[in-house]
Amino acid sequence: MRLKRSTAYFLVVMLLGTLMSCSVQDQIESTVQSEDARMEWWREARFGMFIHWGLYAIPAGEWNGQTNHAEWIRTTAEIPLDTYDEFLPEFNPVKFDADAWVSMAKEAGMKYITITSKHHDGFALYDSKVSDYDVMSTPFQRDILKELAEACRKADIKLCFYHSIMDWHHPDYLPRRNWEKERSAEGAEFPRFVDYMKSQLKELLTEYGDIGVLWFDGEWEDTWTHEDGVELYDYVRSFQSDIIINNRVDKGRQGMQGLTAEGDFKGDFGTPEQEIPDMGLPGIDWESCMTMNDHWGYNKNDDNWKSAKDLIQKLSDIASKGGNFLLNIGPKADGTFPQESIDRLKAIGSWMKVNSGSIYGTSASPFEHLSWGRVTQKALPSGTRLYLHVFDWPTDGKLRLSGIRNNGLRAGLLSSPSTMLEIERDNDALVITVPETSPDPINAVVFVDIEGTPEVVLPPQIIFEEEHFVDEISVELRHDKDLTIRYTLDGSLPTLESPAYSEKLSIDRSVTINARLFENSLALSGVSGQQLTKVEMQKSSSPRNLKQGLAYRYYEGDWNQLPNFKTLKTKKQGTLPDFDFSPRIEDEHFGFEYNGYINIPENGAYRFYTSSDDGSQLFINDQLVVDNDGLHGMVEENGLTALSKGYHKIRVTFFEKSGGDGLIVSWKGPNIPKNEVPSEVLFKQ
Ligand code: H79
Repeated sequence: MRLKRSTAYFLVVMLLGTLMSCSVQDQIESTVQSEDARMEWWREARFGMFIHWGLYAIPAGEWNGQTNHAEWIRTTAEIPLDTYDEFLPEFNPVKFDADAWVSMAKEAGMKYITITSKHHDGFALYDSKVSDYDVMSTPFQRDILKELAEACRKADIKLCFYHSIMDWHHPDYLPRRNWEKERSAEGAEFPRFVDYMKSQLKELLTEYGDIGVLWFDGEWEDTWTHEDGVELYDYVRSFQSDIIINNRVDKGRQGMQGLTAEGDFKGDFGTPEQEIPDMGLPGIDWESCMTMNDHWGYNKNDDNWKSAKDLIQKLSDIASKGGNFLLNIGPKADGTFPQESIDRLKAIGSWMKVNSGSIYGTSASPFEHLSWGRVTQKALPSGTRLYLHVFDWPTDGKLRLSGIRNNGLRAGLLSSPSTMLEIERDNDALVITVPETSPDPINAVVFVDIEGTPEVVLPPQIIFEEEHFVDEISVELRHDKDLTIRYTLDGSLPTLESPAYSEKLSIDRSVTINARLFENSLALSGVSGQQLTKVEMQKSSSPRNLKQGLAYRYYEGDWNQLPNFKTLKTKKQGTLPDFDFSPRIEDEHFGFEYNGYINIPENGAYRFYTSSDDGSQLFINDQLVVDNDGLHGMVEENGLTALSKGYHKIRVTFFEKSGGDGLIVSWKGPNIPKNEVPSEVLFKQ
């Protein structure tokens, strides 16, 4: 058949179009597929060991009588490079035994080890041909990472490297710390440092077998750019195509919450540090890294150890939100783990022996806040297995899984899986009859197999401004389904007899609100609850002769927390419009105290915030409202107080040790969205 030219042309265009759109679609799909394939072992693993080890293990956190240092010691104690380098001839961890370390991780149920190939101090734990600042320049002269790689391979543990971009040793790294006055930056060229770092990474990626993850850090300095991040990501991937790379390679990380910002940023997973997100994050891979005490590197004086119970519950909490847990060890200078860490690893290991099925390969909970613990889930050939991590064992022998519509097929305890537990339905809930006492008071896991995938009806949202209020508060109960919400105000379980919600509630006394969804005569959801507390208001005062501004006093000293300024000599004083520290004389090692009155526009509960680097406190009428003391980067804390309209005394204290600095004082109140306290409401006598 002869086609008309125009028809033939049309068909060719159509065909091409179809082919092209197929191939783009295919490409997207195959990228997603290959990403999924690459992430598979990591998502299955859920639990890994972080190891922070280097020269800093020798001072073990102590310098000139100060005991709060660790892997940051060179900077926090401001140790000159020559002095720090004197640790090199002292580094001789003769008790280091790679097999022992790996087997402790494995026995604890960990599937991977992420160790510092190089931390911020620049020291390499392996034999680097491109640097003398490595383990071969110490008396130990053994390639620690080679030995670990071999031990990991034998034990089927994935080896991963933490590699700091920030480097306080390499002459070409910029910027210098601002206290390093005698270390000139003349002639330093950052691109040469990047080449050096790449040479080190090439060694790590070609001589140590398959590496699971490259975990970058120290990317926040201004010298590191998004373009550098993209290039480094691709560079690493060019040696090992399946390697996983964290989001700190690029500039997209948001604070210590660690998740990647919107935008075109590189990084295969988010890195919350020392924290766990409030909720699961569907579709996002993340790993919370955390210390067992308060330091990453070994600190001999730090005895603020988290309990084994806390760590086990954190592991469940993280898994229930779809994340991984990277739990840190800071080995000692002799090459052994601190005994406290060993004890905790053992406790976690005994729990994992019974319960690891509730962690490995599971995905996030379909439920929100459950009063008794957490849930993880795993697909079965037909249906789903829910793992109920019970932190608080029911006293009446009935474990309620609320708001689930699926039928329960069978239930049991992971500690005795052959004994079946009875499942009944009560309205919205599957009720499992459990033994009187918990088989594991820390965290006993009950499994429940259900038909299909979980269909969960979440309880209504309770929406309000502040859980503390002065006169009265308006509360909204919300749900996206067209169902009846019933509520109680006395803390009891809402039933069919409870009032149905129709419009905003006006509450004028302390109450506990419980809310639940109903369809006709059946409860469909679990219960959401909220306490609302009526608070006493502080009376205002009537100071005379007020003028705009705050009185300030300036002090100098080297502190790790706020000193008692009353006992110190004032170096300078005067009036400022607001909380400003520009009148300082020195750039670091100083403190400020601000005194005055704040004019409160109307009766109500007010929340105050200080964001500061380093510590600060805020007092209203001489009562501490915000405690943000201590040595830290820009960190925000807040506190609440109820104030009557009029003038109230305000006092803010602030100190800066070294490095970055900043102080922002904000508030939020009735009809005032959160913002910086404006100078118009600040007065002095
Ligand atoms: O490797 C660990 C930390 O050393 C590193 N990330 C984890 C995994 C890290 N680098 N920077 N930070 C964490 C945040 C910065 C904290 C600081 Fe400080 C506050 C630096 C100076 C003040 C903490 C407290 C470190 C020294 C004192």
